[in-house]
Amino acid sequence: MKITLTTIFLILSYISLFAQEETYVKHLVFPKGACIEQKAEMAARLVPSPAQYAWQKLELNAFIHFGINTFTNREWGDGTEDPALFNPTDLDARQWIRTLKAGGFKMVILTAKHHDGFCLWQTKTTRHSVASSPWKDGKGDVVREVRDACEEYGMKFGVYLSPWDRNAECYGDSPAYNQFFINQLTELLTNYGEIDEVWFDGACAEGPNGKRQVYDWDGFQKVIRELQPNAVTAIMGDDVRWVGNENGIGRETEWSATALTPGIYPGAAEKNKKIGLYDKASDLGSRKILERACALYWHPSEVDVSIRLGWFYHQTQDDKVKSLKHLSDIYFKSVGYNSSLLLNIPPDTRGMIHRNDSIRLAELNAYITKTFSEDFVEQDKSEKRETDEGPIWTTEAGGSKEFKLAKDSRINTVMLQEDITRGQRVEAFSIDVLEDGRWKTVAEGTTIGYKRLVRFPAEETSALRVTIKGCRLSANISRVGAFYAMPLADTAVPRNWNDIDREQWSTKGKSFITIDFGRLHTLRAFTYAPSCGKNGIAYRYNVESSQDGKHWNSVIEDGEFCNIMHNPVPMTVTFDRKVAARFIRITAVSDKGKKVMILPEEIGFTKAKAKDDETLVYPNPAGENVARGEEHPTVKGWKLYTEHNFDYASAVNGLPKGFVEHQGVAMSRTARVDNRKCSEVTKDGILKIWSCYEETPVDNRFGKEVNFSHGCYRSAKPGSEEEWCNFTENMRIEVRFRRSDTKGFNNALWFMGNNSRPWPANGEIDLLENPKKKINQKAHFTLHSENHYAGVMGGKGSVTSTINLSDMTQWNIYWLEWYPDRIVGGVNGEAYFEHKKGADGNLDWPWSDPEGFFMIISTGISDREKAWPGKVDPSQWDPQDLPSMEVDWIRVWVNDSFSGSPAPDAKY
Ligand code: FUL
Repeated sequence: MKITLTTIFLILSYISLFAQEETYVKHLVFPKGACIEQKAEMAARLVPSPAQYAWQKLELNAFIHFGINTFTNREWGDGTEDPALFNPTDLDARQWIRTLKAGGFKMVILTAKHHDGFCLWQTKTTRHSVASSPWKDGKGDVVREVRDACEEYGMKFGVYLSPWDRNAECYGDSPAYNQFFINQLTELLTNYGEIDEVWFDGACAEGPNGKRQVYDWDGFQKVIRELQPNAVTAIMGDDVRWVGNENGIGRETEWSATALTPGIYPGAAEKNKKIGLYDKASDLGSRKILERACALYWHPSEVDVSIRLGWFYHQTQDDKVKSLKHLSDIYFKSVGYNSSLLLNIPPDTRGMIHRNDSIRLAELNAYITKTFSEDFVEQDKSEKRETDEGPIWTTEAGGSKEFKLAKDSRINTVMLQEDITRGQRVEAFSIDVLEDGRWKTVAEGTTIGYKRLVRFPAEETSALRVTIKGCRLSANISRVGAFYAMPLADTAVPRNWNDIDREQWSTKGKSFITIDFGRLHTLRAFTYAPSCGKNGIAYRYNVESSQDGKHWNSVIEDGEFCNIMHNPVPMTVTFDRKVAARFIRITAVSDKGKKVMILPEEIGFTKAKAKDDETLVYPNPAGENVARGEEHPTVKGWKLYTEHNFDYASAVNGLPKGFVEHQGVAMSRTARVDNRKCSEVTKDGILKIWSCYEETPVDNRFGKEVNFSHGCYRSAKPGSEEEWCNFTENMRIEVRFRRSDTKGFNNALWFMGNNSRPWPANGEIDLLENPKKKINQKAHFTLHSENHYAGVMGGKGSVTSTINLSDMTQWNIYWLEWYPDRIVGGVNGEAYFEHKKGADGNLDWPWSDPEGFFMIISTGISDREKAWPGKVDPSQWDPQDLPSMEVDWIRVWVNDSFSGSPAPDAKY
């Protein structure tokens, strides 16, 4: 054997190192020219700092994302949010910590400030904080409440403080912002007792034209070390490393001794690039990496993942809490892969952990506790030793040890632990079980580290053998355990984020997507589920809608999929209004500003849901799912002719298309009709019209001064540019309507003939009005005609028929069926009047007006006690909620005898 000088040097240095039991805490630099053996031996002596070791033993920590995003329903805020939005109704930090304690968590990390810059504590650095919110009159302090609750329940506490701040004015003015950040940090680390982990997020997506902030990482570290010497610093820190994804999946080969220079160190990016390493690389510390490395860091991994799809609470995800199977897999792939698990549980807008999450946490804890409470390895049970008590077994590479198992052991999980206070050393291992007197290998692996959970198909066996096939120096095994983890079925609710069958779509576009659904749909939200293929991931986007493929409305301008690059889960974006569209166009760019073509399979749409008692008429809530020409889902014989959805985007200056202001002296006796002042189409697609009191009387346009204004519409005339629908026989007209209970306020839905003969010569059909001196919960129907302007059914009076309703302030569907020989009307599923041609001697056929009828939606006002419906009393009105009536939609159906013009475009 040829002994070279280098070999002698190596042997000597090996002996001297070993003799001195020398360790390197947290960081070591390889001597220049060191060979791989020498490097591996040094690597074996790299150990965690006491703070890192204490942290590692926690294993299971909870993240709490809570802040302004909770109230805006977003994942990333842009910093322009009004602090007034922050208003949890029942914030109960003790409930959070109690729930997390019961879930087995050891530490809680709270987002004291997320990227939007909104601070959850009483800070002197900015007004963008809880102090400017209505919550507890601006005197609340979430950080304090969480801290106190942690104290009470014996939970460790950490803070997340986002360096990226989209609100701070000084952001981008590097020295000024660094000082601002240090001030924030100082407040948090001084006023809230012991802080165990400080989490600085690495995210920043300012984009090409954004502000560029050069952070003073070194300065931040100094503040932490000085104020909280026992705290570990995570992500943009050097104690705890981001695992590299937000899916909850660690590496099978996970070295805590890594060659990756922590991102906060000067020149980190260049150094890492030089040796081909980056934070998501699958191997950060094997011999192959050591060969290229100049230095090593004890920098263990933390797996951060949310129990829901998003980091913040979104009501729509209440039924999408990860399943027990999914969470237990995450546990095995984090804690069981030499990492710690940081599981996020976002409190809701009440400021409470939602029941669905707490139930799941309790299940997870029960599952983990049950699985690991019965260790089938015999000596472990009798010894009852803690992992810190040193190794139970020290071995060179190649060494094996057998472990006797309890009688009738059925196992599918082995737990291995190294005594990492002596370094992480195992590079390869295998596990055998005894089967019919022979050893059978059931699992093989690479690293162990602080903890490795190895799963394999269940085995009934009496003994287990662990072999350390490769290691650096000698391996120090502190624990070998054998368990049975009950297999779990996945109960996750399948993700359904597309209501419109893709088969019916046609799409086109090379650099952006245009979808044609083939018919009109009313949409509430869309979902983007990046397939992460070569198309890239969309980050900023625009959504436009169209009903004819020619005229486009912007639905979302410059939207942002927030954190999608790191957490590419389906992102559901709710429109701020109902969108009636046949065509949708989406243009998108990546976070680097490159065009991204979204694919049809990556996108889905959620249709607007029919509301509450629509089921009274449509057992399978309906209309919005019915296309023009299709049968009524409940009432046989009618096909959809046209519908008015009061689409916010199509409204002009807030006024609905297809309708015009209805002025008339009768309408204006007490109030001036002023739709611009007293009506709007809301973002929810509802036509709202109301009344208001005028301090200074206004001209009613008919020469009289009046004290009120109100809204009043009629459908536009046939043949006019605004025409939407002309009402004639062989139609069924449905109106979804509600109103406030206000004395003196007569809400009405009615029809009048288009020819302009003086009233009542041209007829009138009142589908709904309130002709009583008191407001009641009755719908009234009246028919007027030239010779029968009294009622048709009840004889001579005005009111012809009424029906008791349970509550007219709730949505009800009022309808009229109009045949050549009769009219029938009703509310919801019930008809309550019918009038036949010729009955009661009424031979006028107002409804047979050859020019058809128009519809009127009016809020009449009465200022006389004796008139209907009593006298208004504006002093009783809530200025924030003036008396109003609302129409959600109008649907018109026709029967086979209908011979009118083809259905008008349902434009609105
Ligand atoms: C990311 C952030 O951008 C997310 O919003 C979240 O806070 C996650 C834990 O870290 O980088």
